[in-house]
Amino acid sequence: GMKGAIFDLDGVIVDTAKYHYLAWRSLAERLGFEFTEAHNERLKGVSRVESLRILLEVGGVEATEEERLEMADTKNKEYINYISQLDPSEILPGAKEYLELLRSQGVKIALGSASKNAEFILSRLSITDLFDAVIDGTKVSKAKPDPEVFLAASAALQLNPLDCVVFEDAEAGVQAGKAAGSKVVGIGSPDILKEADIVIAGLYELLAQ
Ligand code: G16
Ligand code: MG
Repeated sequence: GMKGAIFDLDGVIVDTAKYHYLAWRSLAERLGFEFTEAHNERLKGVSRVESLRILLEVGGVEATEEERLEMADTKNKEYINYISQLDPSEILPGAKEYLELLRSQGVKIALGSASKNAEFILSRLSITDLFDAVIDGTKVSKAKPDPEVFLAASAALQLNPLDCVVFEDAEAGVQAGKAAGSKVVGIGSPDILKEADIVIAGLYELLAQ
């Protein structure tokens, strides 16, 4: 059975993708090109520096390392402005209830996110206390689909990854969970999350009726 549950943040617990999009779009605007929601799909689950690389590729913009650092920093400041307004009403349907259900069953819970803002987001949502461990972009260096984040999360729970279930909305995240050796519940479309063991529309589907 499942001894540990490891949750991705953006797209699983909260829809922060829309705020990432607004901040990336204003950077693209300043650089003089359009960055669409379809382009934004490519940034889901991807680290900040890799997101910037993709965005500059979309716009055909060349930038020095120094310019890139400045762009990523400006984007992050705008993103933080948005997420400073987050409140518990933005937790995705069923997410908090499902975490509480797992806790009541003695399942250990970790966060496994690429975001460097994860701790801040959890605190804005008032759900920090529901996690036994938080592994995020400040603690790992290899981006999904590398399994590092999920291996570190199961280690932090003192569990074998084979006894953990990963909950992920991004293709690279599903691949990372499988590479760690865990079972993976995909959240989203079965057409995109082909490698997941099962795919659901949201955590609300896992609540007892
Ligand atoms: C999230 C988002 C990505 C974002 C990444 C890094 O990942 O899905 O779009 O680029 O975090 O975020 P930050 O700029 O806050 O460090 P996840 O792993 O929670 O889905
Ligand atoms: Mg995600």
